[in-house]
Amino acid sequence: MFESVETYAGDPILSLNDDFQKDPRPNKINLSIGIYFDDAGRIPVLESVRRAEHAVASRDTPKPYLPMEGAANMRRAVQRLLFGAEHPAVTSGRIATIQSIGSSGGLKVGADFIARWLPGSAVWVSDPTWDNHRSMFEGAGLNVNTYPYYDPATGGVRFDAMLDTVRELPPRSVVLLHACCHNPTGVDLTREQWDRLIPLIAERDLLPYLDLAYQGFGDGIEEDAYAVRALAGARRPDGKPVAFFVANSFSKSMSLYGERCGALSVACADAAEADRVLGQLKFAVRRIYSSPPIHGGQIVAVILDEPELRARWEDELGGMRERIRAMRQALHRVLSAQLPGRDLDYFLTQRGMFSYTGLGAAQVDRLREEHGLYMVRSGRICVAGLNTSNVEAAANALAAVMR
Ligand code: PLP
Ligand code: TYF
Repeated sequence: MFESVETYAGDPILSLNDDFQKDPRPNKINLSIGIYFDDAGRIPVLESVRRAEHAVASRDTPKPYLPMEGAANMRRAVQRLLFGAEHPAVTSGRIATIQSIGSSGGLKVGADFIARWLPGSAVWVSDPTWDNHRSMFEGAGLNVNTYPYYDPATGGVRFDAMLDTVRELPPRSVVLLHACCHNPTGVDLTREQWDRLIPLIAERDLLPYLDLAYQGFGDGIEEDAYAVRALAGARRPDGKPVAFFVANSFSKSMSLYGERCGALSVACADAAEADRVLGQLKFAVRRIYSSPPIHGGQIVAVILDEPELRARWEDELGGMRERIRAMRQALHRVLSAQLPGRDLDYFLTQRGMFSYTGLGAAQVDRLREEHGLYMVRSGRICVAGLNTSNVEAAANALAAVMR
């Protein structure tokens, strides 16, 4: 029956993480997978999450199927988090939001929706992007192309080239954009750049698809929602609101990876359109997994809705953000001392969990083999894998192959 089934090569990042686990060397360092580790090298359980879980468990309620779109309180809380509680886009009812199985689930439901309702549209992703973007959209039957993004020469964005490409896209093309903390490069658009890109998107009748997987890891919860808010305020030449997608994740921001908490929101022209879009998102969900699980969504809803837990969460997220920043500075300090004259400021200016080191695959292999330092072969490191006990060793190892 299955003679012709081919071997799965595995996901490069997940396989690397597995290899790390198997490595017997005591001083190994894992900068491969995009997970936030605390200073003790553990995945934290946030106090806000612990308390929300107790609150949810003590409800002692039955566990019916959720509706296809997920729990109403979670969906409402997500809209307020992303757009702002009083945003007219929210209060007017023109946002369709579903609770999803991680933001990956949201990305996939959105991809299926696009394949069904905008069948001629191709998807444009940044060069480079998170590998799974291409897989997910191609898996939904869509064509995936790239727009210029990262500039290895400057460590910044090739913004003019990006705009030139975007300007030439056929109407209704889907433009996938990292709302903050770009994976894998850590290089984000500035507010000024968003403010130049968005009018072009509106004018060219393009469909932006925001991926917001790291809200709060850049500058803050509100600050990192800048692109969402700017798009929600944008208007097309005919005066209608710009339509867009945003898939958001709580995996990192609440350290809830395996609970698979996320959402997909679609900003529509008006409430009637949002109703129809929500209906079709529900149909897409029905055909894949029917309805999402209860538990994680309720943790999220309780944290976002309960002021004391909300404040605690914001504090804890701020702590994660600051710790990453401190590790960036420590890494930069040691590397600068070891490699005088080298411009290493990109470690400080890149934001979020990742940095693009500019290292090639051969250097990455040497780091793993000779120093027990694991990172993705593209040269991406997860800065959140650094801590006060390993940062010096990691910096020394990096310097050894960068010389
Ligand atoms: N998008 C980006 C850019 C990511 O880096 C990730 C996870 O690493 C995801 C989406 C998916 O996250 P999740 O499905 O856990 O919400
Ligand atoms: O490190 C990264 O970029 C991600 C991490 O279900 C990840 O690939 C791992 C598992 C998963 C989603 C994202």
